[in-house]
Amino acid sequence: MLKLYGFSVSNYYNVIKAALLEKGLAFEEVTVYPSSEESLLNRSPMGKVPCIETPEGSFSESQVILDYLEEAHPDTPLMPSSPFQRAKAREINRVLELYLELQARRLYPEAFFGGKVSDETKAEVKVALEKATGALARLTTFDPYIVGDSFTSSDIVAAIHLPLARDAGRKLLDMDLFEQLPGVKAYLGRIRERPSMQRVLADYKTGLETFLKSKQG
Ligand SMILES: N[C@@H](CCC(=O)N[C@@H](CS)C(=O)NCC(=O)O)C(=O)O
Repeated sequence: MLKLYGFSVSNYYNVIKAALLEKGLAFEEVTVYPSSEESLLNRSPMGKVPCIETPEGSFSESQVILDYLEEAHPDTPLMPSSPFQRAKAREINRVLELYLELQARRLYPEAFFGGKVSDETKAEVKVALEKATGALARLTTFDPYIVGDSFTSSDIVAAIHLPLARDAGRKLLDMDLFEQLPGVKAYLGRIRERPSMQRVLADYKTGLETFLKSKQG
């Protein structure tokens, strides 16, 4: 059976968990936090989560895991069927991760975990988020899905990363990313109603309490 390593507050972990649920694959969740422990580095050499254990071995990086799941378990596809639409899905995923989430992540210590982020960082992130949101607005109208006419793993990536990035921007930058993205609110409502997302969001809620306690204690 597949084993998914990570914790339910991690957005990248939750992308994979939702994909596994959407694909109807059996998997076991193993709670692990990012670290430099040998046992984690053996599975995830950068010490990040998520990572996954398959019958042939373990590996990390959420996009790589999504590709593996798609190739190893092509039933219930989570990628568009045409090569062009698949390229568009990957392009959107890159923008969501590299240019939007990785920038918004620089705000998370203060936005969510009681830490402090410098004014310089905030100013840099604001510029970067404006650019990434503008790119997204050119790539999709969110109608009805983020790419093509069926649900894909890009919808999972968007439905998990976008609300976090928006929250961080609203809290620290006095900026609402969604103002540049017409249709995104209704779209996220639809995607987050899916049973896979409902389960991930419920586990996130309970996991957050435990995680915050562990940070304090
Ligand atoms: N590129 C990685 C990013 C994963 C990631 O940043 N995970 C966070 C938890 S949400 C983490 O492990 N952070 C610890 C670290 O960056 O050292 C992926 O797509 O899986």
